[in-house]
Amino acid sequence: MKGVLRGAPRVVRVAAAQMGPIQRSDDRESAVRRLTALLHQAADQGAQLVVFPELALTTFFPRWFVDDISSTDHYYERTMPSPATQPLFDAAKQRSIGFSLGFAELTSDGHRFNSQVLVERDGRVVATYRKVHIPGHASNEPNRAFQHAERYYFEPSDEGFGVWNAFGGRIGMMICNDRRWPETYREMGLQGVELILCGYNTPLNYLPDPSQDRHAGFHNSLVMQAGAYQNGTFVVGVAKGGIEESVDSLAESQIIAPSGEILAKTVSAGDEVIVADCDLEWCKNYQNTLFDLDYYRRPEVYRRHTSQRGAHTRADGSPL
Ligand code: ING
Repeated sequence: MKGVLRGAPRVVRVAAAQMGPIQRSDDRESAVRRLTALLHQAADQGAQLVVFPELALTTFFPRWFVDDISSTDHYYERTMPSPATQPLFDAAKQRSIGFSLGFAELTSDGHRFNSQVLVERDGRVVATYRKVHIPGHASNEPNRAFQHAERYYFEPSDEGFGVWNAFGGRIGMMICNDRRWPETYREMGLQGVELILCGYNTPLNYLPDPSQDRHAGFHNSLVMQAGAYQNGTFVVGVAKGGIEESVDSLAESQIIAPSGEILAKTVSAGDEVIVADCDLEWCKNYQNTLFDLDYYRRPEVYRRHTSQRGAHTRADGSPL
């Protein structure tokens, strides 16, 4: 075990820029105006990085099913920056603040991803992450009060999880449902991640099992706090919340420390900026002690983690 060898502080002042609803009738330009106003609020508070929600440019369109998917092409971006988002990139560069932004991506060869871009303070695009864990369903379910047809509108990415050098540290990204899977955090933990950026759109009603609804906020914090602590990393979770086209979605955006403590949390379900000073050296307190992965992990006995998709059992209960 390495022991705690914290160097000189490496503080990144991080902002979480929560959005309230984007209604179907709201155009991209109005969303970008809101995002730009949030970016200026973050910069005014001295933030070097501002994190925006998942699919931050449009209403959450997977809540409707359409037979001809090409009729939803206007919800996707073909380039990033795109003409509609260029003002946000310009404002960020002018304020020397970096950002991550969730958006629907339609590639030139016709692939559709739920994506997130990371942009440094000089305006450079550091990376684009594409959502790995796609929740919901792939075909129309007319009996539902609202659809959650992400598996119709987005392909799961086969690129996995990356970690990039930016903002003086090791930065990773995940999107919404990704945050519920421990594999997400550990894949980045094994790349030395120090700060994970996550946007989410989470309806308060989980139609397959309504008994989970009352736990929406608890489960949101639980998974991100656990992932942060078990990998010794900061986690920033940012909602698009509030009542969007009559569907109420969880807000509770938060900035979480490597200890698992919540450093800041929003108090509204609307457009709101919260800020925290994240000393990335804090990660070493956990990555060099309890969660010294190289010293304590046993991949040689974790074979099921990558060889199996679902749970397998034997009738007599003996291990497979
Ligand atoms: N949303 C969800 C999430 O994992 C979901 C899936 C929908 C969970 C409804 C609970 C209720 O937060 C996305 N966009 O992944």
